[in-house]
Amino acid sequence: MEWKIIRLDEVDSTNEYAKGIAPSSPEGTVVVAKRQTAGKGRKGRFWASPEGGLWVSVILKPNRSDPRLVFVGALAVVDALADFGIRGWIKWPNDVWVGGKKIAGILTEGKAGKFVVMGIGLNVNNEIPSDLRETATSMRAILGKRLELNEVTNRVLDHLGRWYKIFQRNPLKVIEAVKERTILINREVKVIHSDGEISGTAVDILEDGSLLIDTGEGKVRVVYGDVSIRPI
Ligand code: BT5
Repeated sequence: MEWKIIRLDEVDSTNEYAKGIAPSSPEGTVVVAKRQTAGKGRKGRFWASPEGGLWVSVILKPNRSDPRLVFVGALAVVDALADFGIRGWIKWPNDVWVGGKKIAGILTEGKAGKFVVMGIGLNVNNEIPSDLRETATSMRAILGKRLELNEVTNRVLDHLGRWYKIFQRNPLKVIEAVKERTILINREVKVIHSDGEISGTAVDILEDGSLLIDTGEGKVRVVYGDVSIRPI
């Protein structure tokens, strides 16, 4: 994939910026900002984005919208981390964890049939805000040294382009790769969703990308996108 990178010093959210330009921008347009003043997670949650981290949104124009596309971003982050000697795991559906802490999150948004904006937030050299220190980490914290942010950006984009191509040819290959890199399979999990909770053992990620949970009384399939999961 040929990337066309737009670099900003500061923006509210690279996803918002990318959504604004997406209708008139070609696939492969990338928005990177040094810091975000209103970085966001799913459901309007706040995403801490001080200088030193990778805050990037990629404009994609797939033939049809497919919620499994979020996995392409998670796989790109896990493989980029591996390039720097860090073992990361996908916490279904949209987080990447290292050693029990969150290091990255993916937020895909878009307009069905028109475009997808894939936002990736990866803690690289940035400080982790004090209220997140128990749950979040950065590449610098793990390696004990600062990294060249541009190098990290390039590694993530390389892997993203590669996984996106694989995804377009055969999304099931992406699901297989997610299964190999997930921390959830065979773990006890609690899924919190809008109507309540489900507890059980995560047993599989199905072809449609949903998570299968064995509650002890039967198997329940959880569609991604509207749940949070944490190992008990
Ligand atoms: C996500 O949401 O994990 C998706 C994050 C996507 C951020 C990128 S940055 C570039 C692009 N532009 C944007 O505005 N967004 C995207 P979610 O699963 O809802 O997780 C949000 C939760 O993660 C928060 O409620 C916090 O608990 C935690 N959190 C916030 N900032 C964090 C950080 N920098 N590192 C680790 N955890 C964080």
